[in-house]
Amino acid sequence: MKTFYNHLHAQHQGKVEMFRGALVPCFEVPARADHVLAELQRRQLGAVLEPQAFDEAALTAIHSPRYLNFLATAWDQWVALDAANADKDILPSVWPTRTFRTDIEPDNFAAKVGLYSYDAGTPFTSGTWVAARAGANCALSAAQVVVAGDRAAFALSRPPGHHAGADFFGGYCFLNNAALAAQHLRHAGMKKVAVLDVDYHHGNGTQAIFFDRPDVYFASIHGDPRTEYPFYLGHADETGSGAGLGANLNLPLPRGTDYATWAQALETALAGIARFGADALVVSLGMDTFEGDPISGFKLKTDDYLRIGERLAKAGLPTVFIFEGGYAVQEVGVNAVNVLQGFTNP
Ligand code: OKP
Ligand code: ZN
Repeated sequence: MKTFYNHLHAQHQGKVEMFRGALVPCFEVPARADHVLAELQRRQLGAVLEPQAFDEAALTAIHSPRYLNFLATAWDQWVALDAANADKDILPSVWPTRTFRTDIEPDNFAAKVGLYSYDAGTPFTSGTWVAARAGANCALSAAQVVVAGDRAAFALSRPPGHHAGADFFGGYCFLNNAALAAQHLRHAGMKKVAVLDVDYHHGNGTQAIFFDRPDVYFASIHGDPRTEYPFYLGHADETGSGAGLGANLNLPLPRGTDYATWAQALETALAGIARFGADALVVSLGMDTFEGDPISGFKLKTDDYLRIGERLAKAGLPTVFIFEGGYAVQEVGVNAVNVLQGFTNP
């Protein structure tokens, strides 16, 4: 299985995120991807390649031009406010919730940041745009080789993507890599594409992007949003809207869920995907279901990830894996590569 990796991911290195009234060190760190890369190379699971560069049109297929323009210019706007800002990350502090207007982009920079974000845990740094674009190119390149006939491919990208919507960032995510890959598969002629999100956190961005579409099925297994981030989406009664009704499946599980219960949810998700009749699969591969994850609550063990990979292979679909969360930094490489190994070599 080919892996698409770009060292520019390390340019996205947030300093702090807001947690319980304090700024704490970021959990989403460059070392996460370094560990996955090292483990891939150690096990010789396939070539590690530089992604192709895709143009603006691949991004505007998912994200709004207004949002992309903001991401591309945010850092320069920030430093133009005050040269001393160059040493600080951008963190949002104000948001247009409910009755506020979102059709007018304010001139005030803090107000713009809030317009395009939804939490105070996602710092935007000097290298965020460069890294996010490189990550999107990895996802698109992985989709491209699957279009060209590879059974599967892996996008080893940072920052993650599944919380990013058409026009907002949050949850450590800026560009929705899984959605970009799914849309690329559709564009290249795959009639029906399924996105399976196995990150601990509900992929609210991916769900929102495809919620009204009948051609992209979204299935997610995640911590119950009543207690788990992102809190405001991911309930079982969200089944799609309009032409997309029936093409969204949420399987929330309580904190403390172990592999036996999680694997039943995986069966349910794969049954939904089979009934949908997908021609290709995109997996949002978050590794924060691991028992040692510092910000999550499931109890999966390192060997369980081999079983997950085996089971995904049995679904029999061309598959694009997209790296998402997983914050047990020392273990994330072994766990992620276990999925890929289980998939290729059961
Ligand atoms: C991103 B992905 C921890 C707060 C958690 C956001 C979690 C984002 C997870 N102090 N805040 O889905 O792995
Ligand atoms: Zn997560």
